[in-house]
Amino acid sequence: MLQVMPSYDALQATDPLIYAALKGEMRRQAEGVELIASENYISPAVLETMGTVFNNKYAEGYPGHRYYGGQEFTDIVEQLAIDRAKKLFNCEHANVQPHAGCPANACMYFALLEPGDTVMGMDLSHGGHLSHGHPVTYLTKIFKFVRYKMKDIETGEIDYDEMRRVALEHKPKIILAGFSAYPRELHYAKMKEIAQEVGAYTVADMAHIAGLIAGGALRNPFDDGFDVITTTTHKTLRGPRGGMILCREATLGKKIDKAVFPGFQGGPIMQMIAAKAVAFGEALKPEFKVYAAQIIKNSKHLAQFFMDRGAKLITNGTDNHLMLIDCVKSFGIGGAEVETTLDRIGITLNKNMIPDDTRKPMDPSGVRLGTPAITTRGMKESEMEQLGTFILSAIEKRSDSAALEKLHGEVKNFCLRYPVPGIE
Ligand code: DSN
Repeated sequence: MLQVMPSYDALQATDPLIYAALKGEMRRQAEGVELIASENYISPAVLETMGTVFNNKYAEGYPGHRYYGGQEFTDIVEQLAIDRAKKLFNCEHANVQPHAGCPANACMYFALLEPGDTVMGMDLSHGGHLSHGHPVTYLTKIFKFVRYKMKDIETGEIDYDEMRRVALEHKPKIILAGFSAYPRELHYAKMKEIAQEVGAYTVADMAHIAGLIAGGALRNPFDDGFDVITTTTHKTLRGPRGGMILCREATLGKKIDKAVFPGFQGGPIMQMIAAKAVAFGEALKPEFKVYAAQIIKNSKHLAQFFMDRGAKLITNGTDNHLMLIDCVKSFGIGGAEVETTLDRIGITLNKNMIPDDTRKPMDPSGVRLGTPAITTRGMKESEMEQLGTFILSAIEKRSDSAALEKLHGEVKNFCLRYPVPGIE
């Protein structure tokens, strides 16, 4: 029987329907493979902290400057989260209150821009994120967005000459690095150079790679003079669901703090802030460096495994935790069919547009997969080969229900050898 810490006896007695769904989700996580590049498994300590009585407390304001009384313990946990975040990313200011990544980006825009100002961000179809100015977001009603793209999707190299040309033409106030589906490193120093030429702030949305930067496996944009970093805390950083904004220099801190509260948010979610502090404490430990390095080793190994067997990867490989497979070129089917086929054998990933995709978002040409979660379960290079074999077999036998059922059993047995933290 699957168990989780702490026990859920009270939940079971009070609400059997939610308890049953929780058990089902625990079983799904334990018996399946999580390859969604933005997901991870938090530690038992982070999980425990999220379910604490810090939930009961309103704490508008910041440590030492709150609008309500009774803050002696909320101040301790928020200050610890701030201090650990600053140490982890080597910067002078941290705001740990954003509820998630999109609010963190919205607060950052409101702190640094006036309505009508321009932001330059990565094109969504080349790996950027909705909150970097996709027309479907309300942000585009307030600010203008211009884009940069890859020059060559075979290598993933960004077109920095075009970026400079567009920057000189549109004079953005922010040049935004960051992505949710780009498998290569950005050249932060080049971006900083262009930003200095046009007088723009440099901001990195490192939601996907925060843990890789914290663990020293990827370059920290602050080392190239970036002004601000926004991030989520629950992806490679392996913390609770939430966001954070960091400033290299304390001078920008006041603007950011005012934009978060009272500018955009009300009461901070204190149990999540406490859990962020616990996660940041874990990320400061030496073993987190080993974890971050292994995520990338696993990702490169899995990418090579697929390419050796004829699959077409966007940019022909990866430098980080994720890869994008062109399913049409690799397997002659779209990403949605690959996603549903793999769901049938307990392997979870997501369909994804590829650069300049001619298909639709709900039936795109590619899939995105990543290694942060499976690395947390202790999987290494040899397990990547086993997973790659499961994936390719399922795609090949996708019309054969009996074969998929057999594979599902094999995936389940394989997974149970690698426990999910917090589930026994
Ligand atoms: N949903 C996240 C991702 O999967 O990349 C980004 O917001």
